[in-house]
Amino acid sequence: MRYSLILLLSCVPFLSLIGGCAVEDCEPEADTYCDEGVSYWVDSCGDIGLKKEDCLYGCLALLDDHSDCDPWECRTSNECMDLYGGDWFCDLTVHICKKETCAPQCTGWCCGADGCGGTCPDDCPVGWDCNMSTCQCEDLSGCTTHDDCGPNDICVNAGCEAAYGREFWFTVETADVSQYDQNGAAWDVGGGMPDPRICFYLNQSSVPISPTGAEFCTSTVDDTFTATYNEEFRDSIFASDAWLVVAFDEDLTDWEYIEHYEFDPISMDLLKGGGFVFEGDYLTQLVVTIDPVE
Ligand SMILES: [Ca+2]
Ligand SMILES: [Ca+2]
Repeated sequence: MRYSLILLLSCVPFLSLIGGCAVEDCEPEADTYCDEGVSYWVDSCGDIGLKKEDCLYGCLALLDDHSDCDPWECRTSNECMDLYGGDWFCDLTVHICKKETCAPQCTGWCCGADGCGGTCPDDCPVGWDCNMSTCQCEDLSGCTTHDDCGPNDICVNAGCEAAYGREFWFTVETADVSQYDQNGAAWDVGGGMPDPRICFYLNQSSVPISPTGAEFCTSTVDDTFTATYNEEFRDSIFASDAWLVVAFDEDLTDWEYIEHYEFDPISMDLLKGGGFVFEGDYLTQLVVTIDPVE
């Protein structure tokens, strides 16, 4: 009897260790566990039990606070700051915490500050270079002729530029004058030869009768049908300007009209062609080159 009693007394704690007593100590449904979109009950002893529910939006098992069928890591940026630090925010499109990243402001720029403490990358196309003073991509590599550029551009120093609005050199090379004037008579009294001068005007309402008001005039070459000048001037050419070129015969007291030619405006064809050769009835030939000022 003594032994059996001892056995019985010692058996109670022993049984409790291996049987019902241990089960009763674990509190069921103490926690949840999430795995592949399903949450399970977990008892206080850490054992995974029955399925609690299917998580419609999945669940974030990595985050203890939201392991129970909560698809959202965050609802406000404050939650993310608490979790990770001050430079985190809640991306409300996916409800996930993300680290603040500065968006570089580099659209249209190939150098210079990007607004985020860095510099904008040189992402100019192949064959283009980044102009470090303007931070604009420029086709510095390419053109050798004006035709290499776009319809409104010309080639200057191997780069394409807008033609209108910039300066050009006008060079008057030669002018040829007919033997007789509009009346079939000699240009000067006594059968004298003309003394031609070429003048350039801007935006005239009528053909000028003298060099007054001209942008530029050549010198006068005395007594010749074939004047050679090789005289140049520089001026800006705009698409909105009309140019008038007038040839005069310089007489003793006034200017005798020979012939004129109008450009309204000086065309892109002419600029790309580098000038013009005018051939008229009395100004039988006028050769003018027009080249961009570099
Ligand atoms: Ca005359
Ligand atoms: Ca003369």
